[in-house]
Amino acid sequence: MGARLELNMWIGILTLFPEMFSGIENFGVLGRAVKNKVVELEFFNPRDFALDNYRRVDDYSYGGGPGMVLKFETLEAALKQAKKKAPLGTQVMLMSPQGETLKQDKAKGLCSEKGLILVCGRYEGIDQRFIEKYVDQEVSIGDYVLSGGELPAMVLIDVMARHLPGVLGNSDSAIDETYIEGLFDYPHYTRPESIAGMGVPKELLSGDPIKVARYRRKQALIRTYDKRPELLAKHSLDAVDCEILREHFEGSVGEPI
Ligand code: 21W
Repeated sequence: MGARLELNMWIGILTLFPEMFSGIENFGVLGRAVKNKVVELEFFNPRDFALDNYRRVDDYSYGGGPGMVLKFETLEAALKQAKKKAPLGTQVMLMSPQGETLKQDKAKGLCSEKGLILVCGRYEGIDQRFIEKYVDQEVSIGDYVLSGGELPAMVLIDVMARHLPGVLGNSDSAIDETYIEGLFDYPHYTRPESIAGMGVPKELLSGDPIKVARYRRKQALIRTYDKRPELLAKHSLDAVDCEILREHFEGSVGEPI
């Protein structure tokens, strides 16, 4: 319990829509992690720091054009409040289409931080001077256009949380996932044994753990090779992997591997 308390992570989130995060706060393994304070989420809404009668957080873009821009002052006030609560050395990350694309390794690296502040943009964007003054890193989740940084922040939190001790527990799935890292998953089957004439691979019914492990490894390697060969190229294959692949491709026509 003591060790877990040291390894938990505080995440401050600057957002106009904190309610969106109920989707990750209340459900599944991540919901449990939040409940157990393995992941602590704290929200800072720029709207709460808008002092004028209209509680304005956005304004027109200098130079004209469509779309509003999030104002510097209310973002700064929210950030200052977040920094008061944040652990020492907490980095400020802006969720942004121009950011470095999130990858598994990157998320894994970030989860050793004690704290993070995630800034979620809305409208056309945020005042560039806020980025220059306060933002340490910009993170994107991929090349498609969303309406704001909230979904990307939730994606980042989910990916990171899975690497925190006590989130997945010491279940088999956590251990297996490390082994299979960098490869696609093998196919899964559960009861009943026959569905519409479709059976279960005989290796999985054999009761022989070596056969089961070899079957699953083979499926993971082949699926990765078929769908994303570049992922397999990055992955270091051991002697058994090479043997499994050689066996599979023996006699088949195509590119040598
Ligand atoms: C998307 C705001 C596009 C502004 C050129 C000039 C955060 C995101 C976001 C958003 C624009 C992430 C345009 C993947 C995402 C995010 C909101 C620019 C059009 N082009 N990762 N004007 N995709 N998106 N508007 O959208 O804040 S991380």
